[in-house]
Amino acid sequence: MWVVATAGHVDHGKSTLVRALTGMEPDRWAEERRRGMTIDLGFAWTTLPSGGTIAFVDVPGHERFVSNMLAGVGPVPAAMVVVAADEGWMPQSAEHLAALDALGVSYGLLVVTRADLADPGPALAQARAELAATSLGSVEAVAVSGATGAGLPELRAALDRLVARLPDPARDAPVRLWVDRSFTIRGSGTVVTGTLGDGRLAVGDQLEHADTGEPVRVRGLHSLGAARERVDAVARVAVNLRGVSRDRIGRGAALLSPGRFRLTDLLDVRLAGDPAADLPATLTLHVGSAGVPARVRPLGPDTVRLRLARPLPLLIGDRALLRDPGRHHVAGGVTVLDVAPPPLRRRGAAAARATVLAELDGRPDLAGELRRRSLARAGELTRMGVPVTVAPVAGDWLADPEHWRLLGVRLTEEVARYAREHPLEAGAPVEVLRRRLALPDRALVEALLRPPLRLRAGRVTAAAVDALPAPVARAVDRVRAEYGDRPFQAPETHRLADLGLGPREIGAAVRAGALLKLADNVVLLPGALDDAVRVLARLPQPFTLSAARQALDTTRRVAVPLLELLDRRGATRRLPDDAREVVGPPA
Ligand SMILES: Nc1nc2c(ncn2[C@@H]2O[C@H](COP(=O)(O)OP(=O)(O)O)[C@@H](O)[C@H]2O)c(=O)[nH]1
Ligand SMILES: [Mg+2]
Repeated sequence: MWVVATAGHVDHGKSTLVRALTGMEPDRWAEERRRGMTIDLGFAWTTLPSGGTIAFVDVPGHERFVSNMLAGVGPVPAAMVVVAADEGWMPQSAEHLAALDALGVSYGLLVVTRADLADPGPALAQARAELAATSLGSVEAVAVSGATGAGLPELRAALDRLVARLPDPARDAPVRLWVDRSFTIRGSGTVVTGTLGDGRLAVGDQLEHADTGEPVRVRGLHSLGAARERVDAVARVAVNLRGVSRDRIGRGAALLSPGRFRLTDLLDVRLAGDPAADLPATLTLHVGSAGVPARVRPLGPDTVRLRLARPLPLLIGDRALLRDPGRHHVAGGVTVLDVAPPPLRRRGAAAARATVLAELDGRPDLAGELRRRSLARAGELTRMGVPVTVAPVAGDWLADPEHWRLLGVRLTEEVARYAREHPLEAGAPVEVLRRRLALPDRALVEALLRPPLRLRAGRVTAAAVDALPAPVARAVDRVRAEYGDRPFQAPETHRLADLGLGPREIGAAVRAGALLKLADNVVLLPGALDDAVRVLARLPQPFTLSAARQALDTTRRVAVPLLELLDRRGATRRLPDDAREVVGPPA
């Protein structure tokens, strides 16, 4: 199915044309029929000569109902611009065309109707020139009469050629269904309708109500007047919803694939064309079927920040339009550049932001987003409309490569600094490093570790040997060779002296994480704490000092300070009777 919206001045024959093409009545309301005027959106469909189905969203042409018109064309990427032969180009011909242009609609047809009343030539020539200057460009044009039926076969053939050119929808894309109508059906409850531009819907699907985030269940689906189990884009759909009452979901609301969109009330956009220097401070932003008041803050020559009266599920690259409802004119089309822009607090921040925005064009740019954000979650970027094509550095975190490299350098510095500040500790706790580097997740600290940095029991140490003066490194190597298989035997003081490990050397080795100091002249190899906890955990709990000493196969000289250190690290707990129990790994 293809969906095409009408556009054009009031009384130019749009609804008559839709009626003639489809045999259906697009003006649904009694009031519309009584007044002979479209007020709200109308929907009708027919089969084209090719066999394909085309659905029309028929819009009102009267200037009072432009916001209804925008709700209809917002989600529809193709338009049939209708101009009456006997009246020619009129104000809402221009306003509707400006709206299509602002939204970037590039597929369309020009239909000059009421051709039985006047020579269609002049209207056609003028309309064609007007369209040529917009996103529609040069389009096929057909002269018809809704009254006599002349030209309708040619129009049907032209519509076939138009829909054949329309891009295929992304059927695997998440659903963002902008609601254009909602009503209640006795016995079924709330029904909403909309144009499904991408994705697919099935009975039983769970969706999210964009305004409230609440889950809603698809209870039934209709398309083209018939019940369906499943509807693929592009389609007009009526969705019967479970879990939401009609008064809480009206035009301008959206139904979303859960978790796939980001609601935002703050966005940076580029204005199309030559924006007026004196934009009003408040305009209405029309996107999808929504029209939301927006505070406008100019940033660059053609970029502004919008603060919306209510958040919308927007993506980078979305097209929208700003309109001054009081003055009946389209202030301009906008392209969404950023849906999660940084706050502008410091002096000069707005100017700096304008410089950044000058480089953006609304095409999702993963490398650029990472450069600007340094770190971002993959899910967060996809929700902004940026496809993620690089591997995360940790969890679902993505990093700008240069930023990541610098973080690695800073991590090494912070580990060294911590070691200087806390010479008795076996490395810097991961949580401390996370805070010092202002990282949002400990997993990032761990992912940054490169030799000689390494993680032991929640602490980061710089692996010894490289960082140490050669004689000290050699001495540590000897200790490792001699005591590596006896992790709880500490070299005797005279042995340390023989190896050249005096207090200064031991301090350096401890700072480098090559030795673990329990007390003056009592050192073990790093890792002894973890190993000790593993051994002690196998003892019947609680255990005595002597049981620990035996299990660790060591002396009181080592066991006493070792257990005290484990107590301080929260790995063991000393009970009132001096027995201990293992609580967890050392911090
Ligand atoms: N003679 C003639 N009248 C038409 C034609 N198309 C529409 N009309 C009449 O023009 C008036 C407005 O038509 P309508 O379809 O409601 O215009 P819309 O406001 O653009 O939807 C109605 O009275 C129609 O009967 C046409 O091709 N020929
Ligand atoms: Mg009408």
